Amino acid sequence: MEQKIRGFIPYLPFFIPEAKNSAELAGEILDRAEMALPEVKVLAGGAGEGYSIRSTAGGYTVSGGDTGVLYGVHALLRSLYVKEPVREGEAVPYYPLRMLNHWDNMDGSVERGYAGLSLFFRNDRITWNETDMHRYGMMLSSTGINAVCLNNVNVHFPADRLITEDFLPELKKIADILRIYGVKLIISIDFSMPTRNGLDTADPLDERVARWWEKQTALVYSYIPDLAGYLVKADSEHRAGPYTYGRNHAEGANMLAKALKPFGGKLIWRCFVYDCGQDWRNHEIDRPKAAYDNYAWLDGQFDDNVILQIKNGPYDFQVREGVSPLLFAMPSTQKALEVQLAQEYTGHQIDLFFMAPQWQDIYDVMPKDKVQAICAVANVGDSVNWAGHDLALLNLYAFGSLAMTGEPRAEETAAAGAKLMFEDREAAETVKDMLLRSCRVYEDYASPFGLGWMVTPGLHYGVSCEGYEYDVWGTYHRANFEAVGIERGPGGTDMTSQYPEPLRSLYADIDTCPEELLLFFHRVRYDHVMKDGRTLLQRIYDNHFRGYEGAKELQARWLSLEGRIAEDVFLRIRDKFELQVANARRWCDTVNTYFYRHTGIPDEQGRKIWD
Ligand code: GCV
Repeated sequence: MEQKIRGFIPYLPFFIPEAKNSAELAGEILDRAEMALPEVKVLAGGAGEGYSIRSTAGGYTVSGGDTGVLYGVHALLRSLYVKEPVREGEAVPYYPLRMLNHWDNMDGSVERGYAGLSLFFRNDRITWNETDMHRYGMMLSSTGINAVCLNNVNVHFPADRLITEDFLPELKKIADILRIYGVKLIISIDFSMPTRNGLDTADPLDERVARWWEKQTALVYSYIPDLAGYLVKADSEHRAGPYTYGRNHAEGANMLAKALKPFGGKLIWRCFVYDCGQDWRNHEIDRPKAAYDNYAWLDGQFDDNVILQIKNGPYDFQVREGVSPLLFAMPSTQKALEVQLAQEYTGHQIDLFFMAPQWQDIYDVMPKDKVQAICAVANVGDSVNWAGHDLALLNLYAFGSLAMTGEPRAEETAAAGAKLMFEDREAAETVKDMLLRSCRVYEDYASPFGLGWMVTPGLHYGVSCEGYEYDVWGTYHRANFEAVGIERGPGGTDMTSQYPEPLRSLYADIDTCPEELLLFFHRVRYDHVMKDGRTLLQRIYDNHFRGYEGAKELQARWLSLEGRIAEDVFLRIRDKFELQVANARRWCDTVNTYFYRHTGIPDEQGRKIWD
């Protein structure tokens, strides 16, 4: 098997540590680091995740809790490696729960995975490479992630049996490894599981069901005493849930939370609940309203170990959406923000898309204290560069930084990540700029003004203007000859009323709605005059041409790095850019000709569609 890249921990070789816990590991890392080091003293004690770094006469002291010193040592080594001033002082992770969700299936495939096969499963068994598992734990700890769910939220057989004796002995081995890195396991469970184990129902209010989960959960904790908890996708995309039994989601979640409570476990309950079979004739249903409608009224009814996990966008991880209004609601309920590192709608780890600027947009609207935990859908697999695209690995790094600080810090993480991956300073500077531009470039050619969904149905890579208009999983923009988009203001579905003021009024009025979200919130005529005097239609044309030019510029910048960076990395990314530029061209031509043919209004600049 090919040796994977070191990624954002260039200072450490791959190794299986002798250390038995995080504090010992912090010391071992210092011994094994492949760089000249001053004297570094580690003072560990207690279970905490906070740390402090102080300079001493001959070097540095890193002190803190057992996991804290591990984070501290990584932070110190990062600074020393890139030869930048060490940030002294105390640091405490902002979110206590910093999760990754893998969507890995036990056959080895990964739902929405663009980085090879699963790191944990193959042929319906738990299967892993020991060195890679340690390295993965090291990556997680270096960026501060402290909980990871290995199996898909769509729990397919036999993953529903991960909580049984069939798999727990093997799962325990992974838990034992990741614990050294300060990482706890989470397990995705299937709500209907009792019905395949002797019961005729999974009704959460049926005592027999509650007893079944209690017993099963006690078994799980006998193997993995520090399991962080269960993750549940219920009543979503054809999965069973409380609604199947006429119960609400607080009743369903609390039943499971009670089974976890004696062991200190959390019940992480996803709010991605909507009607995935919306009839195209039905204009009443509005998918982005669904999460709020399903949950907001239940505030205060969830047990204290329940965390509601809410996608950043109320649709589904589109390039640009309004921030989910549910994130602002439910003040008496614990909430986790869910973002997606796996580039399902953002280029499949073929097209470059650095996410921190997107998170910045979210956090500019949704202050960090609105949520108590954070989660990302993982983007890694068994590919040589972990993430399918060497630079996509920096999304994992940036997510860890967001989870630790509560701030997206786009510039800082792009710069730091690029320096860690590329020793050559000029190359690192170029990569930093490329990262920061990349998501705007992608947005220009793939998603005009928050419209979204013009992707190939099912696959979600590449353009299809009307794919989801005619798909059974319909998600509609209802473009015709004079206008496009769904009206979500008071004159339409009134989704904007789910937001608190001042956002409610801001979004409801077409004149105050931020332009980048115009087609998310409004149905707009093509001749609508935008702030700069151009029409909506002309802006759609212009953005798409600009996106295509942007993709070519990114490619040119990458090609300019030949000879400055390792050849294999250069070639891998060069190949990706060839695909990205072709993809951008196709998006540009397809979307522009689509709107041209609907309107009959040509591009003012007479540019050629279909090169
Ligand atoms: C894991 C979208 C994706 C699905 C995913 C689902 C979810 O619908 O296309 O692949 O399923 O979101 O987040 O549960």
